[in-house]
Amino acid sequence: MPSAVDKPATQARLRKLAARPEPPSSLLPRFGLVVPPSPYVVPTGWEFVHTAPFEGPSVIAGLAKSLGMPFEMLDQREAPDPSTLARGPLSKIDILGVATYADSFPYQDRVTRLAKAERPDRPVVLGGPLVSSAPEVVLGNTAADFAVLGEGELTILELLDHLAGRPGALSPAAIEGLAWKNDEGRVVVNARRPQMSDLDAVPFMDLDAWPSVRESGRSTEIYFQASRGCPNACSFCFRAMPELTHKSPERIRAELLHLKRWSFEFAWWNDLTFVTSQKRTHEVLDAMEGIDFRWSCFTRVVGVNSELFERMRKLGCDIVMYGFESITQTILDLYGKRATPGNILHAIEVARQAGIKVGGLFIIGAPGETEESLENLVDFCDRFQEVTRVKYLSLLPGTPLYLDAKRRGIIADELEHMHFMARERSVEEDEFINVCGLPEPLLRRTYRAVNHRIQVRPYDWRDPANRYLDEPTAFAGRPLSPTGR
Ligand code: B12
Ligand code: SF4
Repeated sequence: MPSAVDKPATQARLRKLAARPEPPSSLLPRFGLVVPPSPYVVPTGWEFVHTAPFEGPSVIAGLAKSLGMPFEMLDQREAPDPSTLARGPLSKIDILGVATYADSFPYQDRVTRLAKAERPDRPVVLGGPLVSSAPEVVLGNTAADFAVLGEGELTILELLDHLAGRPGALSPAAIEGLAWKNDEGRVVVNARRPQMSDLDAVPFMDLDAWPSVRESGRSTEIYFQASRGCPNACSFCFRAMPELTHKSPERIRAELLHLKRWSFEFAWWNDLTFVTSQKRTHEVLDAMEGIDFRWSCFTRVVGVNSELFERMRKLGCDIVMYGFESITQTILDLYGKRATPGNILHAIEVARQAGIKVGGLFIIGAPGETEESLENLVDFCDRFQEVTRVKYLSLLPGTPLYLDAKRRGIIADELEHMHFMARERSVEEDEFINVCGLPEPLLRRTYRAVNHRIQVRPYDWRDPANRYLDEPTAFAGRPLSPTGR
């Protein structure tokens, strides 16, 4: 079918909407976006990650509002039971969006069924990383009608045109990056949409869309991104947006200044890897000059240096999160990390010298893990104490390790695996899929030993001294979704 609106035209329109939004119109359908709860347990001091405005939904809110659409964020992150929505808040919504994350499939299933039972003709649209990683399983096993895959802006814009009956709108079959159900209820996955070349066209996040922010007028912590994608391709990692694309420094600065209207004090940089080239990273730092806030970021251990880190520290960087994963070369190779234990030690040194805290992230239970590699890990943590998070290996859909587990029959039922992931909370007691074959008690013992280093050194960004806190505390638990099985 010929396209009534070509892709560059959609991107140009997005850019125009960001610069000059349409006036609000009560004649347009009301768009509601559900953000589901998560059982993910976070280290002490990091509790804000469950309450700060998520970036993806904030951008979708900005986009819907720029179209003039009435918008409502249905923030359910502290409300595990979806039936509370069906008794009121959903009734005003004409188009329902549901953000999908790896640990909330049972909730997504329940909420879409409730929404459809209440109003069968109301379109329900999924988006976000989980459905992007497994569209057939997720869309096919919920009551939703559509799924926006990968980067959301252009696809949802074209879909909202279709749902709002805009003249010249594309039909679902012609929208790239969309999965949809045909008349027989079968899931059709259209061709993937290439990532946008122009990230400056993305609307600013609308933090007022979040009821908690609207009420208080503030958002002390924010999530924020200057780039999308990562040039690496590790075997356990899912990248919904694989290509590395960048916002311009001018755009980054304008957006940070815009976000200051909510008086943020701490930014969690969402880039998959903050340090890419030295030149680019310095440009991002230039964009932050004179804007007062503290921040954390993720980065690869490769390519870091003292000059850069000293500047990062001066500009408010308190802690850098490195994806160490393991301290044993064979395991790093198996993951495709393209890094060495030497790179890890160097990266720690660079951060320490600059006065930046190191948040090391580790995975236990890689295929190929040995007693020795686990001992190495515990020794390393004893020596360096630089560790923020440890997890059992999680098999995320869309990753090489997931595909391998499917091939080997370790994951026999993909739908059951969706429910399993909703029980992974990143705690020692988690169930896990043992792909390395080592005795389970050994893996749990290692987890406990590593986790102990974190619990005795809690870190809270709000302490201006940027130091570990004195009081060890157990992490606060979070409930599993009552719909989990
Ligand atoms: C910040 C972050 C967190 C934060 C905030 C999470 C959040 N939901 O925003 C915290 C610490 C809470 C977190 C926790 C977890 N995370 Co996390 N996290 C990230 C990170 C680094 C950034 C997310 C982000 O804001 N990106 C920027 C925005 C703009 O992108 P986005 O959210 O994808 O949104 C875009 C599209 O997806 C789409 N979209 C999003 N929502 C919707 C909704 C609708 C209706 C539509 C139409 C479109 C749409 O449009 C947006 C604009 O293009 C990503 C990696 C990455 N860079 O994306 C991992 C990532 C999302 N996390 C991941 C995982 C696995 C987890 C955990 C399960 C923990 C764990 N065991 O590792 C939990 C799950 C908790 C949860 N409910 O999210 C995986 C997801 C894998 C998967 N297949 O789902 C990722 C991709 C990391 C990875 N490579 O492994 N995470
Ligand atoms: S784990 Fe880190 S380095 Fe590897 S692909 Fe994912 S984001 Fe990139």
